[in-house]
Amino acid sequence: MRNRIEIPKGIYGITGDNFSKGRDNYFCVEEMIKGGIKIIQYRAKTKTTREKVKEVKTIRELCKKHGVVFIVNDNIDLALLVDADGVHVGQDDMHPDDVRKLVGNDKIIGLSTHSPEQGMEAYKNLNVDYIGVGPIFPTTTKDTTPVGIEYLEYAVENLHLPFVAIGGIKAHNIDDIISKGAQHVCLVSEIVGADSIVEMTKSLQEKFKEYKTSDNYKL
Ligand code: 3NM
Repeated sequence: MRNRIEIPKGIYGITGDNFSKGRDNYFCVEEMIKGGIKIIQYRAKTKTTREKVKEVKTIRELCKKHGVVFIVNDNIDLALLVDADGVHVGQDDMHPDDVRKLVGNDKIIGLSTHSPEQGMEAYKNLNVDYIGVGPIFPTTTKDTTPVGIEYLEYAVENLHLPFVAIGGIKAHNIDDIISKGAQHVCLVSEIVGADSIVEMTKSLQEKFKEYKTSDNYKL
């Protein structure tokens, strides 16, 4: 089995222009980077491929310039086109084994998981670098039933691979997530919808300093 590629700890940023008060994805990513984010996923569910290609090229360059890890959601072709650092897929997308065949061993693959069974399958049998664990809380950003904090607790205890806690996480409840041992946390609407994306990102990143994180996974 190949060694997993590590992803930066702290806040994991995702684009979400439905929630960004009219500000475009490039601007939002720029602000997140100013706020100290080290990993960005490009996710655009309502754009045409042509629009996505245009946007992804500019955001890829921006991330490269700042040494920020760049992941593309779903579109493996787009990820390859711009030589992204990785790709993120869901349970109904192309199987991670097939994605690996396309992208090779040097790229990060992330997989969304929504249950202990899916998480354990990824940990034991799949050649992925990290998983998403969620949605922890109810969210309007994605149409998936919340799994609750119980799956997060299960992941901390049992899944010894990097996982990103996601779904309904806000400034007011992120302490519940980090204090349980999550080392990677994603907030979409809370960040891109903030009046100041820079200040929101900075203050969320600071939260990780308040807790002693357990090194619960081995790469
Ligand atoms: N994936 P917000 S939940 C994009 O559980 C996404 O896999 C999820 O948005 C998963 O921070 C989610 O606005 C939406 O709730 C997260």
